[in-house]
Amino acid sequence: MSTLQQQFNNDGYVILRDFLDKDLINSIYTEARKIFAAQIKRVTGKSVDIDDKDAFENAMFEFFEKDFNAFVNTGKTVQHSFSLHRLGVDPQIERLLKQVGLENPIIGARPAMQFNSRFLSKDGSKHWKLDAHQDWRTGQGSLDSTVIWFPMVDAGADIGALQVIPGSHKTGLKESNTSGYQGGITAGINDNEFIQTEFKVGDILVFSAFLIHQSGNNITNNIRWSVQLRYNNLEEPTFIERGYPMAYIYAPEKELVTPNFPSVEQLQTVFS
Ligand SMILES: O=C(O)CCC(=O)C(=O)O
Repeated sequence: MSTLQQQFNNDGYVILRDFLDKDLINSIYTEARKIFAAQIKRVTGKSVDIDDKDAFENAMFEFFEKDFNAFVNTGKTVQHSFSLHRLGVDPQIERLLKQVGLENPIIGARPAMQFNSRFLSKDGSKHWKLDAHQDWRTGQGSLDSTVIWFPMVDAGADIGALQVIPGSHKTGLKESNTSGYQGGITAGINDNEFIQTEFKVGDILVFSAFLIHQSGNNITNNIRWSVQLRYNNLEEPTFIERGYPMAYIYAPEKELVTPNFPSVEQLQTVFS
């Protein structure tokens, strides 16, 4: 067994320094900001320079305040970008998953991106950050289900990089509530057990879906942009036995999102 896999099995995670090409990360980050910029223009009337970090992120906050629904949908749209999906199936990622023990990896859920900032929360709610949780509860895939997490900006404690409890992946699936996106573990957790991780752009965290982790506290005025990639192992016996369960439900809206749209004229214009 490789040292990497030993460390992964033992701690439930590994951090690989300088693993991803910075240009590749930047292409994902740039595509995401361009998508947001288009809606920022529509909602606030401002053309923002995506490379002027503070101005751009202030415009993100204004967009969030002015049209929450569009902000949420734009947040989902960036998760559908070509650059992000290309990375999710990159041979470098596939090799890495095999190295930590997934003989035959398959995507567990579509790639996700998070924009963590207290200025992107409603009514002072804490939903901009995730409480202690295990991703397996929402994915319910193979027992060796694995997550890759990385920030697209340098991320230490101040900007709230992830906090993990080493070895917690072997302590079982914890009771949890359904608050927020991933829920929160309700059984007593000792806060002192969390380790604060730190990253430069290019570093990645690979962790077992059973590892207990939580968002750090972003006390800066900037957004902590990060990506999460989730995988299962098609060869894991209990995953096969349980009929390849798929707990992520993608369902279409039942009603038209934009009532009485489109008109015949609009369609004729598109196809003229
Ligand atoms: O990026 C974060 O703050 C939380 C991400 C996370 O815990 C997850 O996606 O499971």
